Amino acid sequence: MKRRNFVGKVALGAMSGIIGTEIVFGSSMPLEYVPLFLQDNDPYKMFAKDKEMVVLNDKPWNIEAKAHLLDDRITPNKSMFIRNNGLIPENIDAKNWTLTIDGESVKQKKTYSLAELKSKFKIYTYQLTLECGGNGRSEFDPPAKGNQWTIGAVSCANWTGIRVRDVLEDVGIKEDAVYIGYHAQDLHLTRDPNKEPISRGVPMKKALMDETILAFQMNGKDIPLAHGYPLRLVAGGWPASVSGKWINRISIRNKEHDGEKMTGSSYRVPKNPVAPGEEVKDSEMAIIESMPVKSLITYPKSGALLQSGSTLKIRGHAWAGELEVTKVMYSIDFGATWNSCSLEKPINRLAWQHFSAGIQFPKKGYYEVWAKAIDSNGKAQPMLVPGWNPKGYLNNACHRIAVKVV
Ligand SMILES: Nc1nc2c(c(=O)[nH]1)N[C@H]1C(S)=C(S)[C@@H](COP(=O)(O)O)O[C@H]1N2
Ligand SMILES: [Mo]
Repeated sequence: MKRRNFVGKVALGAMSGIIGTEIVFGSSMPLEYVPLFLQDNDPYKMFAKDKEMVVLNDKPWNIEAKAHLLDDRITPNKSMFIRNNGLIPENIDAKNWTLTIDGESVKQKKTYSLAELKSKFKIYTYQLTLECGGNGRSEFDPPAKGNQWTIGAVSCANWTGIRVRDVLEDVGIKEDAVYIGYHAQDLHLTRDPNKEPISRGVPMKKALMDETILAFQMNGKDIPLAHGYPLRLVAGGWPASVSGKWINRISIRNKEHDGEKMTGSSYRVPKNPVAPGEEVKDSEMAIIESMPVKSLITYPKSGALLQSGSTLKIRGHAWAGELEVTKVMYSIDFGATWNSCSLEKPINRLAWQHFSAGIQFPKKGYYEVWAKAIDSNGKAQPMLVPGWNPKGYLNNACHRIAVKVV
């Protein structure tokens, strides 16, 4: 059997990374041998996820949280959803990782090493809400193709990195720049190196915002491999698909970026409302930008039992894309009447906000607690599934939990 050469050693490093500890005697392991731990293919072990996370797909890996798993104020790795369009890159070599800035509207193309990026630019930390554009898709009728996310494709972690603006300005932006587009190291499902699984971007205005960063840490540690190690774009408040993982190139474009999943009907919704099931021409669709207002009751878990006469303390988070949430209300009578929750300010722009309330119930029996958030433009979450769209994006219907008073 072939022994490990240099390339083999790199792969060994990647395997250790996934396992989360060194493979002692790994150098004696035959080349192309797959350790049992990885053969198990247990995503909970591989990605260090909570046992209650729900695997929607394994090729590519797509995993979502349940509401009660998102109770932390800052989402830990174990309950952060994973959304991949392709295969997680293997053999990541952070020491030799580079980021190239190019495109029609770059003054002069430039490549930085990861170490250079970390030392040359000022470092910022923000809590940023990342929600998949398809979160809530499972509720649309007629159903939309794609991962059937329920409510768990959202997170708000602490991201540390450098401002995209600082890097682009260091390189030089031409006056005709309108968009940036990212390119990343993940592999297309076909393993065809000429195809990209996804290459999205944002208009310059969003790219140049303070909170749009190139992150190298999540919650104070190296970003977990599945979430974009060693470098990812984080553009909170927009569909999380624009927050490219494993980024190695950013193109400054003189037109709307036309990378994979930017065109056609991807991450687009009809410009005007359509009837459920109606066919919509691509020319009638618009790119999703800021995500709509939404909230999640993260405590208690749906199905809670409450002793009659006691007060139920509920809590959760609310977010509104680029906007702030100004109010969260709850209802225990299927939306007939509403009461205010107490609501905290966001720790920084684009971070989710925490709400809580103490609820008393009039008598024993079955109840549902509904939560509804309202954004700074006065827009509220709909109580039921909002406007149908062909790809099943932007379902921001009110979240609800069941409670029995006994
Ligand atoms: N390179 C790359 N970046 C990517 C993706 C991907 O498949 N490849 N998926 C995008 C999508 S659709 C979402 S919702 C978020 C999910 O981020 P997470 O897996 O860290 O939660 O990553 C985005 N960035
Ligand atoms: Mo997504």
